[in-house]
Amino acid sequence: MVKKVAVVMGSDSDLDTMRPCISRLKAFGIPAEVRIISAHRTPAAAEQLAAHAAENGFGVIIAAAGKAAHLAGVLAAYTTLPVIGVPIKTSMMGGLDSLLSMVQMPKGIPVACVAVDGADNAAILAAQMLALSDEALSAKLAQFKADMAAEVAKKDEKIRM
Ligand code: RP5
Repeated sequence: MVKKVAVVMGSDSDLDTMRPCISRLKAFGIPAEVRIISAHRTPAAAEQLAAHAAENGFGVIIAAAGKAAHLAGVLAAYTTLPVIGVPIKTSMMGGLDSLLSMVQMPKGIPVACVAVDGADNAAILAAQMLALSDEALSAKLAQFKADMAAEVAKKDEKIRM
């Protein structure tokens, strides 16, 4: 049985950006629990989720946040599970603020950070982590890559002169 992924976001305003992550996990057959938890507004809930994530059947945590995006780092502080950060695009700095807040973690507490608004890649990376101990999921990922390559080859064939 494949482990669950927690998809945590700092605000409901992040939800539309994170929809591709949720649907990609679903497409791979990975059970996901989606939560709105803020490192600043609901820090106790962040601690509660991360500290008990492993015993509650989660294998990976995906954390999306914008601006002073401390959510991924705070969750990583309370768990030994891998945490994947999704920096959310912002109106002020285009998401560079979120990216640096997430990626510049101090030594000892890593966060695996994808691109700004990289929700889909966060799901694929989570699937790759879970696939290390799940052969069926590993086969699904291989098929996903083969399909993607075939799609590109088809476009190449069409445009080639
Ligand atoms: C962050 O601040 C959230 O993750 C969101 O990206 C951003 C704005 O949040 P709201 O003010 O829309 O709730 O904490």
